[in-house]
Amino acid sequence: MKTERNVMKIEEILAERLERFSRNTLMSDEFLDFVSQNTQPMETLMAYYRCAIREVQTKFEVLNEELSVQYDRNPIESIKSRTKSLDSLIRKIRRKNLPMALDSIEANIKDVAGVRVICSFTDDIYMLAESFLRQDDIFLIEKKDYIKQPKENGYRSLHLIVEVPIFLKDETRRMKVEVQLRTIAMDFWASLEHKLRYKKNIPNEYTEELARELKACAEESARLDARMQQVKNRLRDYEEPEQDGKSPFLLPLPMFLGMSE
Ligand code: 0O2
Repeated sequence: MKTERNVMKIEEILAERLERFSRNTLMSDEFLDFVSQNTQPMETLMAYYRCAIREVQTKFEVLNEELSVQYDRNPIESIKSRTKSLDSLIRKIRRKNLPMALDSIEANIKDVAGVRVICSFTDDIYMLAESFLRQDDIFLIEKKDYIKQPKENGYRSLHLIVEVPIFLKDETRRMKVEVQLRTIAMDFWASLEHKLRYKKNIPNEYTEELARELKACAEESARLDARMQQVKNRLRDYEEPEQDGKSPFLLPLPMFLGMSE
């Protein structure tokens, strides 16, 4: 009993030291110098990332609009976007042992700009990814399919790292954006897991149990996704036939409005 308490005490001391160490490292002279010398260029770079996010987000909105007219349903439930927080960015620079420099960030950190596309069905994820990647101003850099090969903890999503051009006053720049495509169930799971990961006061003895429980939840929600997909596939058999497979966007207006054959 006493030994157990001593072990817990040591673990608490170590956790506190680790926290202090990482806080000190993040606020190191190197980092403070970097911030003071690069405030303006950093703001400019982040503005470029925000522009790239808009380009990508618009592309998915257009696809959703087109498909909603074509199939009378929206494949996309919602789109969220973010630029990486400074804190998370610096942690990643440290983890990857990269130099604290803007060109290094741009070249090596691929998820400074992130767009998350939430769908109801798994098939829609692959259909949207395919249409998006076919666009001739989208350049695929990397693809990670955590749906076909989930992470050990149960995390599922399709990740695409792409480059998209942004058109500035005097130049065109290709910016990297990470697109994460997931179902509502995958997103629900990932948000919960993300929240728990940053909770520091969970007693050690529960951590493993929680990880096991989360993994079981991930498997159950993957089964639910598969069943919902099957129901949707069966409903498709009763859908109205399409107009020769043509997008209504391409039909002449009277035909589009159902006024002529
Ligand atoms: P935040 O807060 O979203 O910025 P790489 O970039 O390839 O060198 P990395 O970062 O491991 O290596 O790439 P990966 O696996 O594609 O993960 C990038 C992002 O995916 C993460 O960003 C999360 O948003 C999400 N992600 C990946 N794995 C998990 C996971 O196990 N659980 C949850 N909830 N999300 C995950 P950040 O930087 O972790 O966070």
